[in-house]
Amino acid sequence: MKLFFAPDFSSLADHIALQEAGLAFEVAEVDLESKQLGDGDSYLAVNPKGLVPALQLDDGAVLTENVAILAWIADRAPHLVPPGALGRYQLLEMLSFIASEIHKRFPIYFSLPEDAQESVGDDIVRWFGFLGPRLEHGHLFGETFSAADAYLFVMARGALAMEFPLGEAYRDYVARIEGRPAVQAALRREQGRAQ
Ligand SMILES: N[C@@H](CCC(=O)N[C@@H](CS)C(=O)NCC(=O)O)C(=O)O
Repeated sequence: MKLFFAPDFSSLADHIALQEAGLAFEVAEVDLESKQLGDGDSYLAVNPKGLVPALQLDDGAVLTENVAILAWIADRAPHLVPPGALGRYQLLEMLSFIASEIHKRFPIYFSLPEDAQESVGDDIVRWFGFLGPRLEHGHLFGETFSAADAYLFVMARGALAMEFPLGEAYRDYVARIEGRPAVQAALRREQGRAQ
């Protein structure tokens, strides 16, 4: 299978989840400006939405949307699903929340003139804050890393780099998740420093 990504964008969450799952995969970098792949082909032929991520499966089928791709990966790696009878649905609940209440607000925030960004920025910080107490035991679902942590990590890492005031608990969370070997492997591979 092949993950279509752009370095440090939300596709990093799927990249991390694939590494954590121990699945074999290739990566293909997308130039988000031109929508071209490294070999000159158009990415729009893979994903007509022109957005990353996309995951092309071995039979050629293509999955898009972080929620769907992360859930697909977690279905193949049960250790990435929160424990319990409702674990799979709690994972979907969390992925949907991150996608709609946090992730989606970033492009809206950056599409606005600076003097109109404040209320969207406040909402971003508020929803990160809503999840903050859950990180007390290290991860969104307690002591074990789940596919939702891959997504929240990428969102929080980006928000901190943009100087959103997420607070100490998020700085610790991002540093802790960034230290995971699978995360380091994904970051190196996105920078072209490993295969
Ligand atoms: N709903 C989509 C959103 C994906 C998305 O916004 N991707 C951004 C990078 S984080 C992108 O490809 N932006 C390029 C563009 O807007 O042209 C998902 O969750 O997969």
